[in-house]
Amino acid sequence: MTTRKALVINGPNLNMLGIREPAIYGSNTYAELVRICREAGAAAGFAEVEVFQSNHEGALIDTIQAALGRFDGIVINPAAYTHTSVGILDALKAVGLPAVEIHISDVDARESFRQVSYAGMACFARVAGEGLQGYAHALALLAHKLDEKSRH
Ligand code: CA2
Repeated sequence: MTTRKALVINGPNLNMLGIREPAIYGSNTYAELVRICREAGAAAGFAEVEVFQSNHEGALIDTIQAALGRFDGIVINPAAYTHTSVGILDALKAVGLPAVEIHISDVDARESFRQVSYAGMACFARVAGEGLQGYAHALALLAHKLDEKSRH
């Protein structure tokens, strides 16, 4: 019986999913994203998956810090802060939890400014361009990493 807990963190504007820009981000809503994370997390063996969203960099950093000792790993879509925030990178490094970077769109095929990722420098894997199902993939990668860690 697993007691593993995963924290999924989403950055600015992701609460607008399904409301605008369906050509890039699809037509599913943020509530659907939360449902996918809960279901995929349970399927990957997590006892609990908490899903958090904020439009504020400091709130994202506070949430990463508060994960230490409460969660076994993090799946993070820092959204626009991916490309700007050394603060989020530093917070991920500070807690040292295994983390997966996730993007709904294929950031590498978009504007050049989206091809820099600070947060990604503290993540062991990246999922991009798989739509909302990418969150399921990211949670499976995190579970696999935690399995590996528990074997060593
Ligand atoms: O592809 C991703 O997941 C991104 O992290 C999404 C960010 C963007 O800044 C990154 O470069 C790539 C933007 C999230 C905005 O989400 C919206 C959703 C619906 C309507 C408008 C924005």
